[in-house]
Amino acid sequence: MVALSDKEVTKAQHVEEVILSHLQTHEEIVNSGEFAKANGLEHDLLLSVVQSLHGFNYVEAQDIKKEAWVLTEEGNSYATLGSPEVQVYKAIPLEGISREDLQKKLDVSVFKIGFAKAMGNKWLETKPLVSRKVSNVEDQVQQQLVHIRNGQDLAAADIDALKKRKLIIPLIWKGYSIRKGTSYAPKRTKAATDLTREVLQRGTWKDLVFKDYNYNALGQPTEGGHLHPLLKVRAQFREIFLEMGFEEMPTNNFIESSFWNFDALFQPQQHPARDSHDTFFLQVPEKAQFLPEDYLQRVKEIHEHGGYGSIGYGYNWKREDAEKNVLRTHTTAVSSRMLYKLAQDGFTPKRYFSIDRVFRNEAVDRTHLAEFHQIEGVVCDRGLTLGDLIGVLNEFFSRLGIRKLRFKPAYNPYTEPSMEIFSYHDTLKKWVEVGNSGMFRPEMLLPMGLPEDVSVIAWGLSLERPTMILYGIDNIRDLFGHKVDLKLIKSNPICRLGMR
Ligand code: FB9
Repeated sequence: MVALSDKEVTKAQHVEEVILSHLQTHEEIVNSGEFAKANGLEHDLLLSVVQSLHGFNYVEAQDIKKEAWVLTEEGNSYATLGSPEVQVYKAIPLEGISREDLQKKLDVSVFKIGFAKAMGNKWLETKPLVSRKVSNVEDQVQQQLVHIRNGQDLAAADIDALKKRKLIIPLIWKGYSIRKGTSYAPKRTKAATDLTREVLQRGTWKDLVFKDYNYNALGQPTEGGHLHPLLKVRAQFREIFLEMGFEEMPTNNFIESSFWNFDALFQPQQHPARDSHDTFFLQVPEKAQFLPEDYLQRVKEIHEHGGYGSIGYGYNWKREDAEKNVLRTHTTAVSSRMLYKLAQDGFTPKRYFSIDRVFRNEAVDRTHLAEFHQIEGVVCDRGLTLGDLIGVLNEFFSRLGIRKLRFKPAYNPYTEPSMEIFSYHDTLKKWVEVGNSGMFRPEMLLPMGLPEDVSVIAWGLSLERPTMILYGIDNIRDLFGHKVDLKLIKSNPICRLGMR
């Protein structure tokens, strides 16, 4: 509701008084348009005043609509200057004129339209010169346009013809017929909207007119913070892990050394994922400052010559590659740090989880961005088997409402055996890949100093995929990134994991 300037307020009050005093002596104002004209009032202002008086039942207002025709700019010029065909006709001297000379006498569009129309009306000869075929013509079009301009009616056929020539356009005229309302008064008394201490003390409330309560009025929109759907689903995953006795790993470092992101995970230095096509390498700070020397030597050894029954990769391992800083490509880099720390602190069985951003230099498409949130679960204990992994996966996914799981052998450099996890999605009517998993290789765990009989099972999935499915979002760019429409953040349905 735009605030009216003081001048407008006084004008509105004047219009109000004219209406209310008129109704004091008249049953009805039949047509607000004519009433405005008769009283020299602006009809638009009168309409908004009537709406407000209607709101307080001072008046009863009935809509009246009338369709009127108005001239377009072109129509207006013809009403003034004559129709183009008549302008052309009049420009032709009795002795005739060449087309070129005639064209020079008139405005381009008038000549183009007028000449065609005049020819159509068989008013002209064109050979040898352009000359008049009829002795005189009557400018019906101009007359019709003037009629319209003066608000007079025309035959429907003429209206149609002018409409086709885009010389007139319809204008819906809206007005009111106005009668006294249930709380009519010759003068408006400002309705009180508040029962203040003053009017109570002075007892003046008795003669006040109170504005009706508008019980449907929406309260002030409470602008508050809004959780991004991803964070809502993150919270639910976090809840599930905590309920399953897992503790959260610290993931507050997007920058990681290649050592913890790759080498500690027994991922060879020539592995394709380690080149800039897949990984974001940092220029500043390019190199990691600190790496645990003794452990690093054991990692070098396992990569180059193996050990603990493994033959290793048999290539010469370069320290400088391990020192290169990257944007972590998976939160498994955090798991490797935590497992090394667990070995340093003295092993005890542990359940860890992490949910945070990872970065991959991948082509962006409907389901992939250069960054996503990885969810990872890790269980370390003595004598864990693949069966334990399948068991914990069934438990974990059942809490997501995902019951039917299937496992497909897969390969990761840091787990053996590895399995892709699939679940049958009833609504999508297909098997959906819901994650990846495996048992961390001894070549990863033993150099850390973890006891021989300790095995570590782990699995990972993304946060974006379940969130897209839960919120029915088809393109990841609508969920995450600079193209997200804030409306999605401000108003999105409650989607609970596990609700099927
Ligand atoms: O999230 C994925 N799919 C998924 C998960 C849940 C879900 O829930 C629905 C509500 C019902 C639906 C879908 N995926 C993993 C599978 C695919 O989307 C895959 O195409 C894309 N993957 C990402 C990586 O893309 C390059 C998802 C991401 C992923 C993949 C693997 C891991 C983590 C994330 C891992 C791991 C891992 C393995 C072993 C040990 C430790 C970690």
